Amino acid sequence: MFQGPLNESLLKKAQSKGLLSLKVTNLRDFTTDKHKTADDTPYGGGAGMVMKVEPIAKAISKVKSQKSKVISLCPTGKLLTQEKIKSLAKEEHLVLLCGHYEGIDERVRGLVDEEVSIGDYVLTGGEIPAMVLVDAVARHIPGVVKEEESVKKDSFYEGLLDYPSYTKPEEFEGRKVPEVLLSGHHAEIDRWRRKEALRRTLFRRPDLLAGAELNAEDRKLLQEIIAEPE
Ligand code: 58G
Repeated sequence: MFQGPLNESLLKKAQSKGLLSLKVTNLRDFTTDKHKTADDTPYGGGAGMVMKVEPIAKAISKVKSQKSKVISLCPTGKLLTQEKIKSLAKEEHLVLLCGHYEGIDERVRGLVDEEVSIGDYVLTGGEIPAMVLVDAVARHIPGVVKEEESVKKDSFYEGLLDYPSYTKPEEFEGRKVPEVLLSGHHAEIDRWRRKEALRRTLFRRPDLLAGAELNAEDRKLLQEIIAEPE
């Protein structure tokens, strides 16, 4: 599952430049029976299979060191935020545990440092969440994204949604690029972008405004937006 997403484009380049290194470990290699059983039926009965603790313990012991942070991807974890991603980018070594089936033996929790969820939905395994985490974290490693400014200015960076972007042509099916962006007035362009970022956030993600760092100018822009007709 990992070979495609981790070895294409930006992540591929980052690895060949030595900016990060990604290794995949198969839990089945740490099983002892001939069928390589990594799961079993739940004690107390019930539907579904549960991942066994021993193969996970052995695999974690093999790959982790003093400087590792062990993270399990599961729907019961703490929500992965941009803040969390930035702090994970500063870690030396991450070990990402991807569960499968209906869950993992509760005693695995004692082997992990943190539990992380990418959102309030259940997937068939933790692999895709692990790849989401790797991709998001990699962007914050210096040198991975060519234009580091773009990482800084991204949506969420200052707690707001991104402003709208336009490129050529100037008019598409009667829809014109906002005049101000063609004006060359940098101060006005900055003001317009900030206002549109605030507008989007206000209408699409009002929950984010509470946590955003808003200055006096931002408050003025928000007042203008609210006062606009329609
Ligand atoms: C408890 C329950 C522990 C992550 C289920 C482990 C993983 C969604 C996310 C599991 C995931 C997410 C079962 C399959 C975790 C396993 C895995 N689903 N939202 N599924 O980040």
